[in-house]
Amino acid sequence: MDTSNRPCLGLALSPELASQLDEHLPRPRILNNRSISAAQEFLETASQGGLVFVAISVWKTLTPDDRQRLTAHQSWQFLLIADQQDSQVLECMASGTFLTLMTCPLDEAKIAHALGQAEEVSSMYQDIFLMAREISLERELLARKNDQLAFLNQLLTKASQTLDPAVILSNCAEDLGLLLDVQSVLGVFWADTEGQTEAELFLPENLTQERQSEWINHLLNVPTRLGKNEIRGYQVSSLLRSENAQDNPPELEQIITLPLSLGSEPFGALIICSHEAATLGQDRLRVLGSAANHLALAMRNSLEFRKTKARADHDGLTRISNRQHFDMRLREEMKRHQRHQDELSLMMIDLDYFKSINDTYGHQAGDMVLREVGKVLQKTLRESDFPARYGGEEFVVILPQTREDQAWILAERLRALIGKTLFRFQKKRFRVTASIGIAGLKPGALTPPEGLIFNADKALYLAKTSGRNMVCCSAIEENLAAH
Ligand code: GH3
Ligand code: MG
Ligand code: MG
Repeated sequence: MDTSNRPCLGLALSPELASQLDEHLPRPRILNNRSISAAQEFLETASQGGLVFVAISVWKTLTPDDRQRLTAHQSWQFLLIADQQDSQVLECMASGTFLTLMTCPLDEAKIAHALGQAEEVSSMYQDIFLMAREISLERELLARKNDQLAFLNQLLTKASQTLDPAVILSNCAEDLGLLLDVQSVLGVFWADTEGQTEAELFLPENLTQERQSEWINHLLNVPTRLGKNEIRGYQVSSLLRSENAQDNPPELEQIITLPLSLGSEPFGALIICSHEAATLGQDRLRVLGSAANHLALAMRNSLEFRKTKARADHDGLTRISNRQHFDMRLREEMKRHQRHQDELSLMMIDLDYFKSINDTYGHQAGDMVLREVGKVLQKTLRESDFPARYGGEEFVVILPQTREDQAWILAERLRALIGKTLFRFQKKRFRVTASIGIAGLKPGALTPPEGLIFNADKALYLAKTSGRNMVCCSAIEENLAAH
């Protein structure tokens, strides 16, 4: 650093000493000799600092307060001139106020030496200042890195605590809030099934109809923009509302699209709605990238888990629930029935003379019939009803909050639908009929699940023995028996 233009101040030096000093000061420096009070004023206003030449004869006349006021300015360096023999010189030098001591008479060499020393010290201070600033920047950076690590850790921990995709996405909206001002996080995930790409869209619940269709359009375009084929079908899932969620719905204008992939192929994307979307720096974008890697793993696990679970719960041939899933669901529904004191009915369907279908048209034709009957059940029943394949050519349906007489009407409809379906297999056409048994539970009934199944089975047996292609109810049967 060039220090040659720093001011040189004389502290009330005698005219003789001042001229001696000025004469030997290397140019462009000139001595600016001032009275004590004028010097004090100058020190206060000139913040860039400089050199102050002080004679011992003057210094010893100053009060400790004056001395302290003068030397309070850190950017100024004080040099002592021993213009008289005085024991206080040593004392002054020991106090650490002065950078160096110059003896009289002053000459060029002494002055040059003192200036050199001053320059060295000031450049040393400059270095220390720069180093300190660097250290404090490093510390700030480390603190920020620490925050980022804590954020990623929290995100990963929470994401691995659940296997429900909607919960992962809702938690992630909360955790991303630590990094940026997040309004909400939406998601789109896609997978290929039977050669077609199907998507699942995660949307908040608080959208108007119009907004929802805007978002659906937007989300369906995301896979295409990421190089995927057109989406053929999609389903919408609702995101859970987190406690500190903002009420205003997300806006399409300010979003960050974060693709999620394991390997090179993206399988989904998070859409982060944030007012800061356009102003994110490299630093936060990098952290978002790491977050995406963590979330990709958690989301993929949860989507795979759901798929595996669905496979385990469903029958491979008809794609409706299997016996195991039915058993579990029946227990749940019966508990709910007892808690809410409502009605519940069970329907048992058995195809008539099915063995002869296999014998006449082949096993594959039989399989096709079972698949079609499964579809008829799915199409005809309400969302709350639960159809399952009980085994072989037998199906069951749990009908919550349904009286036996209501179940009978539904069963008649199903029987008629199955009976009028024309099955086609390898140019052959045929029809199949079904027999149905129904059993119901009245509010407060304490029948166990096995009892309900037994009753439905009994009603089914009655339908079979009474000529097939008919519906029988266990309660009606009981009434008949009582008369
Ligand atoms: P019923 O009217 O008394 O019910 O006569 P049914 O022939 O339907 O009854 P049965 O119990 O004698 O025969 C059931 C047949 O269902 C026997 C079996 O080969 C056939 N079956 C069971 N599971 C499957 C399957 O997964 N695929 C095919 N194609 N047939 C099946
Ligand atoms: Mg059978
Ligand atoms: Mg049968």
